Amino acid sequence: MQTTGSKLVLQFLAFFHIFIAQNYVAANLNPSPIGVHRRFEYKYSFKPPYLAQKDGTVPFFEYGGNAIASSESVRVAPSLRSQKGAIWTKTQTNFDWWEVEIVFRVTGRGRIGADGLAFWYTTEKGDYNGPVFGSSDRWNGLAIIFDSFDNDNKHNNPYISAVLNDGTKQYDHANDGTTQLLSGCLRDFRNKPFPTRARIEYYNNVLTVLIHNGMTNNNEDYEMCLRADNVLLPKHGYFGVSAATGGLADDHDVFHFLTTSLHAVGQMPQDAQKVDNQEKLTQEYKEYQEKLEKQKQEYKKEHPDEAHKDEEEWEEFYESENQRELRQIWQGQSQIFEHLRELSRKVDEIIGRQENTLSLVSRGLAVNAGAAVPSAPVAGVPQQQFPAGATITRPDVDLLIANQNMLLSSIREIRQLVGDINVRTDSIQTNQRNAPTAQIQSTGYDVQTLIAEMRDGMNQVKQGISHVGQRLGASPQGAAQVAPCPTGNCVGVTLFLSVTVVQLLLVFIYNIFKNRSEAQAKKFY
Ligand SMILES: [Ca+2]
Ligand SMILES: [Ca+2]
Repeated sequence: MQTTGSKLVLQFLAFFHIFIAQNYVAANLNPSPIGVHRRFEYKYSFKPPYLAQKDGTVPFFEYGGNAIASSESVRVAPSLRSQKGAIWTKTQTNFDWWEVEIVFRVTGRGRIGADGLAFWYTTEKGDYNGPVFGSSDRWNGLAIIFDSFDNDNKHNNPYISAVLNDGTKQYDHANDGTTQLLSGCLRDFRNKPFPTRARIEYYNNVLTVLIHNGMTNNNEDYEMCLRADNVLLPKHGYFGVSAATGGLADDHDVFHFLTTSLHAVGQMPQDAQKVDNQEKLTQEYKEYQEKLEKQKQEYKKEHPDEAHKDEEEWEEFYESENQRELRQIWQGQSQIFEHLRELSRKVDEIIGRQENTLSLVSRGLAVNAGAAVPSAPVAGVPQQQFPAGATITRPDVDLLIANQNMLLSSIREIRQLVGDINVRTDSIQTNQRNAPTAQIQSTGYDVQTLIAEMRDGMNQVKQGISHVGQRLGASPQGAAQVAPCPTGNCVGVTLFLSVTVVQLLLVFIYNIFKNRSEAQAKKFY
């Protein structure tokens, strides 16, 4: 029994705890803290339609830098490089506690955007093109920073942070302010189907930031981003929104800036009177709207063309959500188309170059082939090599011409030589024809027969001598037998031999002389 009782107590405690927790969350997410009077502060608010008047001014606000206000939104910084802009309330707040709801969009074609958007509550209005998301550094008050770009490369952006400053600190851009922030949360607020919303509440020194991620159109889908106690902000301040782009760029559009002052029960100043005033003002506003509409209609009737034109102009200037989406799609597609066209142009260029190279190569080969054949017989001329893609230069042409000229002169010389040889052959032939064939033949014949005769003669002489020698050798026995030579008529051996030699010499000399004279005679033909 004891255990069952304690179980029940535990269960009750658990349920009670859950109930308390739920209530706590509800209280935190509830736009109006329990027991708080809320009042819409139109002098610190803007919203469509007629956000900006026709002259471009936003009632009760001042904007500058690259900010542009239209009837539907304030483009605090457009999606161009290095843009800065801001919008500030004209007057300081005259209430202690407040809640500001900002409905905004940060959109860009890039996967990463820059730099971000900031909400300000400061004692002084900031710059319109300052260093901290478009506003001034060393601010005195609160900044809620929607930081798109990850400067410290810790992969923790887009990040939402609350940074307090007493007018002395310089914002730590390099670390995305992480060294200075009061609190923060990681939320991707870029490129959402619906506008993102932030509800910044400052009540009894408690700062709460709720974020609507823009995934739905439900007004109540807020999530807690941060909550900080004991936050002491300056008593009075200016509200502002600023934004900046860098190398990357997003459109930073604010649609609603709605300020509500929060008052504890019984502290609402001049409640009844205010309510009366509000009713009166609402009535006046309605009357004014009706009057304006009436006047518009009248104007249209009076100037149908101009009115039409005017409407068209405004139509051109603004666009619906669908139109914008279509425009973005169209822009993306035209960019793709542009890239494709660029690619095809480059491909064409490459094909052109290739064809050019091919024709050059083939021409080079042809020139090579033409030059190689005739240059072969001309020694020492190297064949021209044309590498692929090379062009034929002037020196190459000159070299070719020189080669050909050399070739021509060589051929001319050869022809001359051949002609000479022809002439000589002709003259020899004529000479042979004119000369008496017998004589020519006789020359050779004569010498040969003469030599033969001389050889015979010499042989006979030798035989005679040897015969004489034999006889002389046999003389001791046969001297008596040989008839003694008659003294007067006998010739001596020595005399006989020397006469013979002289005779032979004379014949030889005569022959040489005869040959020479014949050869000289031939030259004259
Ligand atoms: Ca940053
Ligand atoms: Ca970061």
